Amino acid sequence: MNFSHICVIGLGYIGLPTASTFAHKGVRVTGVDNNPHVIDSLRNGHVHIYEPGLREVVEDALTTGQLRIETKPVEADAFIIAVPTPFCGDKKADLSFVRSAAESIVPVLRRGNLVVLESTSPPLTTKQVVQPILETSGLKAGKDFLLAYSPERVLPGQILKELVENARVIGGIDDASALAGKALYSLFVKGEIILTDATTSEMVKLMENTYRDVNIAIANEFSRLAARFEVDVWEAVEIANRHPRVKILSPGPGVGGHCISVDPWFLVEAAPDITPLIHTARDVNDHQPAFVIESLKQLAGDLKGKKTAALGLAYKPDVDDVRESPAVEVVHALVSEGSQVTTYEPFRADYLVKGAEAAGSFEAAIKEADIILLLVGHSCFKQLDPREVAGQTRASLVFDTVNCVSRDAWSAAGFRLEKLGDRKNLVK
Ligand code: SAJ
Repeated sequence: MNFSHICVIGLGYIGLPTASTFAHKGVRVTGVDNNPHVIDSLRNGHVHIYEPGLREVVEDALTTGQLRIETKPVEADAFIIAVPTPFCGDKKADLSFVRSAAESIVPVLRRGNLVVLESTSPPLTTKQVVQPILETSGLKAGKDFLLAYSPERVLPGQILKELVENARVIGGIDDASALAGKALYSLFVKGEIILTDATTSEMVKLMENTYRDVNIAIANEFSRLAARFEVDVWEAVEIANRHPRVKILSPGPGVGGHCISVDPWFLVEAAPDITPLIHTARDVNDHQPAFVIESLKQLAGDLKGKKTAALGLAYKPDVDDVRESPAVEVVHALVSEGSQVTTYEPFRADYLVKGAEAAGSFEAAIKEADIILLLVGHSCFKQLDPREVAGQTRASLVFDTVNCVSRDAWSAAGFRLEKLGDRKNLVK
């Protein structure tokens, strides 16, 4: 199959890197989004999201004209749907963006086209939601056009590299669709391309993220056990991981982001009667911000009126994404406890959490604080010199929930340094 022009619908964390990577390989790409802010930014050459290296490739693709930005799909050889699948308050998948993306393709769908859904979706979405919508065009999937599901599996922070190097799964509604998908992604994917059916590839994606969620849940539960038995969880995990078949992940303030904290619910929703473990793991991880607060209260007593500098709001290190962030949950809980919270998120200095104040700089955040609370292991926090920090704050207690700073160095600088899940080294 020849793909000289493709249309990518949804220009977020996945669609934009995908569109610009195709453009970089010489394919003519139309990038489509319905958000006026996204359209305006890109048309003016600005990239609305932070991802290492992304700005350069997008700017290049826009300047050369290989990537054009539109509000609606246009005729093309292939369409890629990369829109969000958020979940509603009742933990059910909201497929409205997927539906409207599929509907927007209908008027421009032509015989011989390939449509690929990339958005993370509950099992059977490709066949039972997307296919019937596309067939309202009068064309039949498998006969007149090809249809596949190919999940994105890239790690935020390393998207451009992983897009190219990771193995790629492509599930077709039939063999011809899977093969067409392979021809499309072979344009830039260097990793292995594995072909299967559409529903298996939907499941694969959900299983990967659920597996990680369950494994982080057990690490978080270990942090609570360690605190109870006066063990240092970080030391215990490090020792356990010397076993050749054990690889415990890191505990922390919880699991956030738009993937791992959401995707397991798609399986629970699809089959609630047979997913108790997945459901429980979600509950364990969602409860972890409360464990941070309980632990902090044990160290600092009543938090009412205490000034806390909450460092980091992103859902994980070195990204600007605050969606479902456990750090934000911790700040909400601190505010409810009556603490006066000043936040500092280096990647989103203006991001406001209700009831808290956003400091424009690290120095402003810590100056008047009683407590310094490290919520995200951003590189800039790991590199802090505690001796310098000691001269910039009146705080003496530093609570590190992500094991990102050295106990020895911070103690030597005069701080009381405590870590989540460590009551072995508690300063008495
Ligand atoms: N986290 C821990 N402990 C750990 C690892 C992570 O608490 O040991 C927390 C992070 O701080 C964060 C959350 O889990 O809050 C998720 O972070 P992550 O780095 O594990 O994953 P994501 O959400 O950034 O990306 C995941 C990846 N999936 C897997 O590793 C199986 C990525 O490959 C997917 O493409 C992405 O989800 C997605 O888009 O689905």
